[in-house]
Amino acid sequence: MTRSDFSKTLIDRLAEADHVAVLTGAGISAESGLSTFRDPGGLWDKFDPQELANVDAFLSNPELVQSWYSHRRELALEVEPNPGHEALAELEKRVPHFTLITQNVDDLHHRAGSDNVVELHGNITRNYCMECEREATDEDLAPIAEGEPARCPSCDGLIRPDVVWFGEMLPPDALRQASRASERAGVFLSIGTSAAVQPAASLPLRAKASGAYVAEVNVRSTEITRQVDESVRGKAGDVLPTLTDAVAQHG
Ligand code: BV8
Repeated sequence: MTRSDFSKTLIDRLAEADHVAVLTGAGISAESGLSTFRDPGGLWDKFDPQELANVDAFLSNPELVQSWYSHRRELALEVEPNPGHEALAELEKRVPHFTLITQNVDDLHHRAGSDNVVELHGNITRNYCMECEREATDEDLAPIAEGEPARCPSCDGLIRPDVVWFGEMLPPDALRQASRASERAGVFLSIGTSAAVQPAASLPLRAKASGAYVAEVNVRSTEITRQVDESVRGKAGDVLPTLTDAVAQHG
C-alpha cells in the first residue's frame, strides 16, 4: 500500500521489535548532495556500468576507472551525512538488535554515527592492490591526479577501490550477516533504493518471507513496491526523523 505518511502499525511494530533490519541505497545520500545511480542525471547517465563498474573495464582502462572513483571519493568526503542518516543512527539506539545493511560505498552511515553497518558493496574510502591486496595509502593514489595508473609500491600491481563491481561476489561475511538479519528482523525498512541490484534487492523479500513487517521509503515506486507491506512516498531526510521521533514517543 502506497502512503504519504507511515502507518501507526509501523510505529507500533518498530517500538516493539527486538530486531530491526534496514537496507539503504543511493537515495538516502541524495540529500547530502551525492548523485544516485538510476535517477535522471544519475551516475550511470554519464557512464554505462559496463564501462566502469566491472573488472574488465578496469583492466582495459585503469586510469579512467581509478579517476572516476577518485572523483567520487573526493565528493563523498566533501559532503556531510544528512538527517536521514542521523535518524537511522538514533533509531539504532532504541532497538535491541539493529542491523544497517547498505549498498552505498560513501561511508556516510559510519560518519553519521551508525554502529552496526554491513557494507554489501564495499567502501570507496578504501583501496587495495589487485595482486598482493596491500591496502593503498593516499600517497600511493597520487599518480591518478597525473593521469597515470596508481600501482602498488610493493609489487607494482594495479590499485583498485574496495567496492564490489558487477559480476563480482559480495563479501561473504557481509552477505551472511545481511541475510541472517533479514531472516530474524521483526521489521525491515528499505530506504532510498530502486531494488534493481541483486542479491541486495532480494533481502526485503526474504525478510517478508520470514514474517517481517516490510516498509519502504522512496520518492517513487520501486521494483518491490507491490510486495512490501507499506510504501511511504517521501524523502528519506524528511520521513526518517519523523519516524524515529514517533518511535521515541511511543508509550
Ligand atoms: C553478484 C559498485 C554473483 C560500487 C554496484 C540475479 C538476477 C539478475 C542479475 C543478477 C543476479 N545476480 C547477480 C546479477 C548481476 C548483477 C545485477 O544485479 N545486475 C542488475 C543490474 C540486473 N549483480 C552483480 O553482479 C552482483 N554480484 O551477484 O555476483 C553473480 C554475478 C553475475 C551473475 C550472477 C551472479 C554485484 C552487485 C554490486 C554491483 N556494484 N556498485 C559503486 O560503484 O558504487 S551496484 C550500484 O547499484 C551501487 O552499489 C548501488 O548502491 C546499487 C543499487 O542502486 P541504488 O542504491 O538502489 O541506487 P539507484 O540510483 O538505483 O536508486 C536510488 C533510489 O533512491 C531510487 O529508487 C530513487 O527513487 C530513490 N531516491 C532518490 N532520492 C531519494 C530517494 N529515496 C528517498 N529519499 C530521497 N531523497
